[in-house]
Formats: sequence, structure tokens, C-alpha cells
Amino acid sequence: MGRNREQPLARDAMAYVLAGGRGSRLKELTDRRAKPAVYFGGKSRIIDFALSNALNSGIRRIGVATQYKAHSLIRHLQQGWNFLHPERNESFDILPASQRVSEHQWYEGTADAVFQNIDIIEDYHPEFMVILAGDHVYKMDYELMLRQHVDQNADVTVGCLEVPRMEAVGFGVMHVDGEDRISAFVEKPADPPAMPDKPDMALASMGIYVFRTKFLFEQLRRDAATHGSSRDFGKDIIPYIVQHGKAVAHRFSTSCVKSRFEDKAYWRDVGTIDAYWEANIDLTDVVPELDLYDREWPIWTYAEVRPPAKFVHDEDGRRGSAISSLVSGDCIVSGASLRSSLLFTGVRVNSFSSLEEAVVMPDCIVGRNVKLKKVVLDRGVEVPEGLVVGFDPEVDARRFRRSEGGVCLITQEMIDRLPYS
Ligand code: ADQ
Ligand code: ADP
Repeated sequence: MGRNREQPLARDAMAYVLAGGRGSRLKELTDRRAKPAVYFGGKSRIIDFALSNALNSGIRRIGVATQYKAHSLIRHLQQGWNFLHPERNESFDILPASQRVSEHQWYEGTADAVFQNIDIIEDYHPEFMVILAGDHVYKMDYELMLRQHVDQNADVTVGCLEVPRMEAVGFGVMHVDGEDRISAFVEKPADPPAMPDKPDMALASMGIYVFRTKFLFEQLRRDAATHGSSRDFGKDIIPYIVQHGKAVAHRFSTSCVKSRFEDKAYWRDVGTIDAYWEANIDLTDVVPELDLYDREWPIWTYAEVRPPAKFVHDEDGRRGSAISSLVSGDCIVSGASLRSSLLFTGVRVNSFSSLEEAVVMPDCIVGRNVKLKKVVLDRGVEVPEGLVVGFDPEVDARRFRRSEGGVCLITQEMIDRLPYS
């Protein structure tokens, strides 16, 4: 109100990224790191998408709440995201759960992860808070969501997308009226309500919320004084505002950022081994659904300066090649062949080995005569000479974490337990 329509709202907003969740369906990948810190797409980590979206949207104040196994995440944030300058009214704060308000050491729920840091946020006087989940892969312009929030004079605006109805069991599900005002909201319903005009689809919350800061703090304080609340946005705060205030849905399809190579709105949870593997391998498609090469909307990350990837042929002068693959810096593929695979930084693949549909995290070493198909290698795994994975489901399931979809997750501990190593 009274605001110049041209003035970006993002400059008056703080992005607050919730990055404390474990993501237990990723199994051993999140044994030692939080889901937002899991590597994705060759150079990035999952949290880089939310952070890049914030930056590309024009937001210059960012806070990240961490909790579960935060060391790897905090190291990444300190190395890669500490470039915002306080003297330019910019800020970047890492906010670990740390007994700030209550006697509880942990944040109780997602709302508590904001509540416990109210004093820190208040110091910056942001007019708006953009609450984000740190564990999704997507490109979105939050300025458009802020604009809708102001235009519709909402108390809260909830980012949402359409998902197949049965997949909505893991989401907050809403009903909206003709103006996209939310009339009902249920968190993780066992039998998700369908969209009125689409019986197979449900309107799901992305766990992304815009509030005016003053109103958010009022709600957090009210909720903190409410007996029996789990201090969670999806379970407590959003349902309350839907009932007592004005909650509005913001459609992801209106603010998703697409390059000219992308024709669908891309959003992935990558919360299971199968979804994680698939989203990474999809990047090797000739025209992938997610364009990481879009210079208009770059995905920033921390990356050390490393030498270029190198391909060397084997003794017969034949192999040492990659087809339909992404190969990051400091990789050496010597006398091995890659197909539809994705190598993160610093990987070595040795002679007479072949990798197909393999996601290989940083610093892995693949020995000679190895055959891998449909695998995810955790960071730093040393694959012994001659190992074959992806051709015998029974043997694989005994040795590794074999998913429902037939993807083998391989960690160093699993390799160390192999009978012959
Ligand atoms: P969930 O997917 O269950 O539901 P939740 O576990 O609440 O998500 O985590 C949301 C985000 O907060 C994640 O990024 C997670 O890492 C982080 N987080 C979780 N607990 C935290 C804590 N105590 N401290 C700091 N960060 C924490 C939510 C909503 C649903 C919505 C889905 C969309 O509740 O309504 O549909 O997200 O994925
Ligand atoms: P990243 O997630 O950055 O790749 P690592 O895979 O090296 O980091 O380790 C993830 C986290 O687990 C880090 O916080 C690291 O300190 C810790 N860690 C690594 N190796 C071990 C180990 N053998 N035992 C216990 N903790 C470990």
C-alpha cells in the first residue's frame, strides 16, 4: 500500500531457509549430513537451489537454520555463501539450534526454528519473511510471490503445486477458492482431498511461505504460548491462519523460472534414493527437464579451483570416453568408458572399467575392470578392482543398499564389509 509498484519487494525481504531436517529416506546418504547438504547435479548441494533462488530474486538478507548433522552443511555455507556484505545492507547468518530461547537444545518444529531467532531477525528490520525449505530442487522467482502477497493483502502466502493425489500424503494439502484464497489446509492427510476439477490431483504446499515480519512474529509468539502445539508451520501455524486470517495460495507455475530449453515447471523433492538418482541421471538427457546452464538464473555454489577434467585412453588406445555424461573438474577418466553418468569433482575412473547411469560423488576412486550400472556412490568411495554392481539384484541387495527401483547406493562402509576386500 502506497508502495511504488516498480520497487522490488525482495530488497525488503529476508529469506529464512529451514535446513535442519535429516531426510531419512535418503538412508546412508544422510547418515552424516543433513539432506540440504547432499550433493546434487555435479557441483552443487541441494540447498544451493533455494539460496540461488533467493539471490537471483533480489533478496540480500539470508538466514539458514541448521540442526541435524550440520557440520558438512555449515562448512559448505561458510565456504560458499559468506559473500554478502553487512555494509551494503546485506547479511548471511547461519543459525544452529542452540538453546537460544528455551531450555530445549533442539528446535522443536520448523516454526520454533524461526521463533528462537526472532531477536536476530529483528535487528535487520525486514518487512517480509520468505520462509523456505532447504531440501528441494527448483528454480523460482520469489519476487512474484511477494508481489502476490502484497497485492492480495494476505496474512500468509503459501507456495503450492499440483501433485498426483496419492503422492500428496507427504504434503500439506489445501483447497482454494476462485481467488486462490485457501479455505482448508490439512497436513499430510492419509487420504488427500482432490482438486475439485481434477480428481487425480491435489494442491500441495511446497513448504514455502511469505509473511509480513510483524505478523509472523505475532503468530510465532501466540503459537509458542499455545499448549500442545508442535511449533510447526505445516501442523500449527498455517492451519490456524487459514481458520482465523487470510491465507492465499501462490501457484509455482506462475513464478517458476524456465530457460528456453525447459518446457515444464521443474520441482523435485529428491527425498528417496530412487528420486535422487533419477533427478541426477535426468541431467544427462540430451534436453534435460532442468537446465543448469541457464546464465539468466545461475545456481551458485562453493567450488574450489581445480584442474579441468581429463580423458586418457587405455593401453590399446581405445577407451577413455564419456557419452551423454556430466563430468566435473579434476576428474580423470583413464581407459574407462562412461555412459549416461554424472561425476562430481575429483573422481578417478581407471582402465577397463565401465559406468552406466552412475552418480559418482566427489573424490571417489573406481579401480580397474569395474562394471557399475544404476548406482549412487557416496563421497570418497574407493571401488576395488573387478567389482561388478547392477547386474545381479540378489547379490547387490546383500552387499549394498538396493532401492525399490533397483538403484544401488554404495558407501565406503559397505565396500569395507565385502568378503574379499
Ligand atoms: P515436511 O516435508 O515434513 O513438510 P519438515 O520435516 O517440516 O518438512 O521440513 C521442512 C523443512 O524444514 C526442511 O527443509 C527441513 O530440512 C527443515 N527442518 C525440519 N525440521 C527443522 C528444524 N527443527 N529446524 C530447522 N529446520 C528444520 C513441510 C510442510 C508441508 C509441505 C512440505 C513440502 O509441513 O506442509 O507440504 O514441507 O515439502
Ligand atoms: P561432505 O558431506 O561435505 O561430503 P563428508 O562426506 O566428508 O562431508 O562427511 C560428512 C560429515 O561426516 C562431515 O561432517 C564429516 O565431518 C563427518 N565424517 C566424515 N567421515 C566420518 C567418519 N568416518 N566418522 C564420523 N564422521 C565422519
